[in-house]
Amino acid sequence: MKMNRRTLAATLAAVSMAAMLPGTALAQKKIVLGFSQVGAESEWRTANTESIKSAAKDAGIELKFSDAQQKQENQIKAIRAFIAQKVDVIAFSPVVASGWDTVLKEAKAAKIPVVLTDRAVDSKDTSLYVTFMGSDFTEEGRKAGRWLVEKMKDTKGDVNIVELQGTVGSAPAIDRKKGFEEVIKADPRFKIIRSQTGDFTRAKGKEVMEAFLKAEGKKINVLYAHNDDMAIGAIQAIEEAGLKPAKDITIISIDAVKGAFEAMIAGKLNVSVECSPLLGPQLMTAVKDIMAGKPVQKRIVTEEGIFPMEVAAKEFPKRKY
Ligand code: GZL
Repeated sequence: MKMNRRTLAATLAAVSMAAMLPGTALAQKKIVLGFSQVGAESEWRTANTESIKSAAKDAGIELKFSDAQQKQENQIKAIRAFIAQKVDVIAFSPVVASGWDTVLKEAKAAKIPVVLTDRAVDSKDTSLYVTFMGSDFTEEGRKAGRWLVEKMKDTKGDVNIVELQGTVGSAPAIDRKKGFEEVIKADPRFKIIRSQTGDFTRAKGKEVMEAFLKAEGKKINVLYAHNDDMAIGAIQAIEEAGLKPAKDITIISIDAVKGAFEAMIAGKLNVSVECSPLLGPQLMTAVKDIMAGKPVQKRIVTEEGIFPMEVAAKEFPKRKY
């Protein structure tokens, strides 16, 4: 039966309308994204989770979300579950940099593309993931170091620094330490006299700072914390020791979350280096591009600034996390 032009056009229109109707056999199948999150250890992480969930909703992507409570074995289990559920794409923020090759090879064998967000993995085989989107943590450490060198340029004598490191083995902890030391090593006055992990949490940051104060007391000139949550915990310890945070001890931290702005406005924190958690929209764009067969950059770096306490009050109303 020969369809005339008018009938053909009407038929095509009807079929494409049917494809838009939800629930019909022709309805566009929703992209399913499996996401394994580090945990809920900090204000930064909470903002990151919120960004991912709201961006998935806005993008019409079905999100299967799992919280690993900062345990690598839980992330590996979640990734295996996503593979078994045959999701379209897997994304995750690796709690630590090592130990991912086996499970990433399983995802590759199942032909499920993987996106790294926030933190990197140290796998030599970069074919195991499509892209890594997140901050340059080494540069964040350099920014912290450069701010301190500038602040101390007119002081005489040693600058004794205590360091609260992030989660042991995590990319931010490794790289923020590396970048900071790269800058301060140019001047022998700068000495890191104590360095220990506070696991990115307020509670641990306070506990370790208490130990630093007990061991070194008034010898401490500077605290360098790898994130604001540990710095905020340390501020409590400094006050309980009868010292003035940001005056008796200069405090530098990273993330620039709301709590950091509140501490700077209260005059208790000197500076916070920005590390944006708002990766949700970029992640959903990458997921859609992957599903559409479009090329995706191997490395997507988030642009970030630095906020000294002097600008905190002016900047705070503009902050999005
Ligand atoms: C950095 C992120 C870090 C934050 C911490 O991108 O991985 O983890 O700096 C968070 O606050 O816990």
